[in-house]
Amino acid sequence: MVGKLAVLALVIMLGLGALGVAFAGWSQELAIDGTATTGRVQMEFTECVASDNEGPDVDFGTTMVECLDLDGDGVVETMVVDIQRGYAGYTGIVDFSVSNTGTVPLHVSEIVMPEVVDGIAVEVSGIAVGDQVHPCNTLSGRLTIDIQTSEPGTYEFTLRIAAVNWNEEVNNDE
Ligand SMILES: [Ca+2]
Ligand SMILES: [Ca+2]
Repeated sequence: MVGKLAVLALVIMLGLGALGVAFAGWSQELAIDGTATTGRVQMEFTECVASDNEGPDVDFGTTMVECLDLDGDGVVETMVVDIQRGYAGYTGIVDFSVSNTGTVPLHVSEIVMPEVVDGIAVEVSGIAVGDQVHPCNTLSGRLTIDIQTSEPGTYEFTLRIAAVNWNEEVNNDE
């Protein structure tokens, strides 16, 4: 028995050091099948706002975010976060909202954190497994990407948030 899942993906692209990380090619890398809208189990991103920890007089690193409907089904299931010119001490921040745009109550069943390299800390706060969201309601979360490494490089991570309808178990039994 497979539960009806709605899955959101947060794709984090991270460019460290002075590398010019281009947008070119990123859309080919997003191999994500992020939706399962059987019935009206449906969840999507409704707000994504990027910022960082630089003060008013410093603007070296940049964090950008886009929320996308990659598969064209009308449900915005993918967040792409692109950090450029990151450096040790830089923190990219994305405040986002997740809305239940279906017709049944959902709860968050899984938050799959990415495998990240040493020196990079990715966290989600504000949303936790077990959180419930009714139709037309919204959860607010914050994604932080804290860079402690000064190793130049380009990295990509994918984080997933899954929700199931109210009556499903929060495990993966089949
Ligand atoms: Ca900045
Ligand atoms: Ca979609």
